[in-house]
Amino acid sequence: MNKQLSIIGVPMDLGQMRRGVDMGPSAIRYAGIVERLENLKYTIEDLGDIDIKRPAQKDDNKLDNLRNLNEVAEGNHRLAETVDEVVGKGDFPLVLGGDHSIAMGSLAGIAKHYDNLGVIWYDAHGDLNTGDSSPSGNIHGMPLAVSLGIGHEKLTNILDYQPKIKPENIVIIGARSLDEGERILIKEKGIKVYTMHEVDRMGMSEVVEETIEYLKERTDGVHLSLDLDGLDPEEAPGVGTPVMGGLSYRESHLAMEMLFQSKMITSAEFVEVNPILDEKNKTANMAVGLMGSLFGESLK
Ligand code: Z70
Ligand code: MN
Ligand code: MN
Ligand code: MN
Repeated sequence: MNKQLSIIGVPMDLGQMRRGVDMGPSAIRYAGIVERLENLKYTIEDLGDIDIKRPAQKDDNKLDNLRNLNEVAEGNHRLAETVDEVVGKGDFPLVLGGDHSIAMGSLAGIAKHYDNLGVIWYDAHGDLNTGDSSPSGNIHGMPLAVSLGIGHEKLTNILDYQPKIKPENIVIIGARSLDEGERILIKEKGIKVYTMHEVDRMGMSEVVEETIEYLKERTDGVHLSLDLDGLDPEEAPGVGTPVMGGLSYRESHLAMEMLFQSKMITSAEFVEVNPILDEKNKTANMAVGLMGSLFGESLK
């Protein structure tokens, strides 16, 4: 694994309705991410937080069923430029959210450095909506579609190129809440999805093994986008959109350890930690534990 890490916080909460997720980066830093990774002999540069400008009148700001479109697009543009620089100088970008809309900016900055960037989307949701298909108008339910070049121009064209990724280079793990439009897109584009059904039938070990094999053949880098709501809300309660029946801490740990061993992960983001909805920073601690494993902690 690349031993030079750049940490980028993104205090973004405009992609959804629950306030507090903008404090995710603080909660994760407070849970000790820097020390944890320094112990694994990484050199860490904490670049601080991206500036996210709040809209003057949030409630009226929902043109085309895209809540806070301009502010989300601008914040993601700034994130994309920073991530672009980090990857350009050869560092591993570790992005801390913030709601999942920030994946648009991360992927915009990362994908231009690869011909075939792979993406592992670890999430209860598909985040494959557009303004037309979204039941909520929340942009955090759209970043994967946007990265495929599907959605509003202000989002799909961040850093002036699109699409960022190809559908056959995506693997979704942990899905258990997919809207109608998302299911259609998954079928139409042939996106590989391991829902909770497959995780239960095959076991996480087999799911990750297949994922690694699948991506190894077709990608030249892999971004891990991990939404903490992929985990079960009993274990990770500090998220805005909890969905029952999720992935366990143990399964997720195993997944992170296997991904470390695969040596294929070239960038990562951990999103949707909301300390206001959490119990004693449990979810941020869990995120830090998972990052520990992703970056090589082990008992032997
Ligand atoms: C729903 C929507 C979503 C994250 C919830 C929910 C999307 N599909 N994404 N939490 N991270 O509103 O589009
Ligand atoms: Mn640049
Ligand atoms: Mn998500
Ligand atoms: Mn989610």
